[in-house]
Amino acid sequence: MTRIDRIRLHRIDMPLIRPFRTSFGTQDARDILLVEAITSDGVSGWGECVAMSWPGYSYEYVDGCVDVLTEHLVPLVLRDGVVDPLEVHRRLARVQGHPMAKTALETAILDAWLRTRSERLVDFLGAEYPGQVRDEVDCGVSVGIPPSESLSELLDEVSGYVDAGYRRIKLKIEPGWDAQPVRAVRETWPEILLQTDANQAYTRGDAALLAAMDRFDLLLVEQPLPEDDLLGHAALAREITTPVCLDESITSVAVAETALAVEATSVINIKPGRVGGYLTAVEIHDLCHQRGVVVWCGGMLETGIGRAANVALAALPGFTLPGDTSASNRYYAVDVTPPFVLDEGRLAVPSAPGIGVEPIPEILAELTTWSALIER
Ligand code: NPQ
Ligand code: MG
Repeated sequence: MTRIDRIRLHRIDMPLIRPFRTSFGTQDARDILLVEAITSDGVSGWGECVAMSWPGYSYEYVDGCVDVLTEHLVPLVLRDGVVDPLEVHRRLARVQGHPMAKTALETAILDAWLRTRSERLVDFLGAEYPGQVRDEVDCGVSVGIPPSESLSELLDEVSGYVDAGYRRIKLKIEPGWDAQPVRAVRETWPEILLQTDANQAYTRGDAALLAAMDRFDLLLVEQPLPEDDLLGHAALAREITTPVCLDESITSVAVAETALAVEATSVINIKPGRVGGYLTAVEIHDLCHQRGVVVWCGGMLETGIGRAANVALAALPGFTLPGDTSASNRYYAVDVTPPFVLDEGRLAVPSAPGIGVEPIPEILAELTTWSALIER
């Protein structure tokens, strides 16, 4: 019987091709933890931890993930080398919180298990939807606040993405950088699918400011208010015509159900790292799909490892809006896997078993700043 014998943590430093500014800060590089699960047959599976270096998007951060993985999560699985995905999921649930760390480990083991069975992640995730899983997904792109706060720089950047074929543009907004840039982009491209993301930067008193953007025909506004304020989002949703979409708030199936019940959200951004893994991501997808609620796949500036798994998830039938599943070259000059390249605004779901890609050893070695081996 196949078991997991060893887990290796790889910390890599990926320079971004341009700084990425959001309402919570500016990133120049991505500090990423990759988890490699190695089986008794010598098969490696891979998972990506989407936490940032500091707790700006959520409370998780890379040093904290290294600690909870090393001291708590990895020992739970190495005890007997458990490889069955549902059992791994139940085991990890004994630790409270830490969804990004759990996702990385669960995905690495799932990838290893699928590879030993020669089964693709997309077929595993989409097992309930035979014949309805796509082989390519529509891609959007998230556009940061230009560090210069210059409208012409914003329009230049968006122009590049429109020319590259992206099927939806998402503008990061915050108080002071909202209606004006949104209007400029809408006036330049009257037909494009356009949405905004505030990453919690507004308050309950800002309804009028947000309502001022209703006339720009936006698909949705993402996470305008703090993540714990479901009732504030419900009140705001009654004040504006643009649909409210929650990201940071949706941390579990139960919260997703509550947010829908109180009408705090009418569209959901699903990010596996935020909800504790691909199995939970599929559960939220299923809940929404049954209720006719649209979902789309978020992004966390993943390398090819996380991107591959996200593209597989986004192939499920309920993902009907383009995701933040951008091409490798949106963020990185060199990806750690063979690059994901946009084709008519879409990315292909990998055809190989598991997540379908793996790091290129020489590139991984070059990018690695730290690694550790944890054995049974
Ligand atoms: C979001 N992602 O939807 C996030 C936020 C985000 C693609 O907009 C480093 C690591 C920087 C993760 C900046 C996109 C990040 C990050 C923003 C995630 O809210
Ligand atoms: Mg977001």
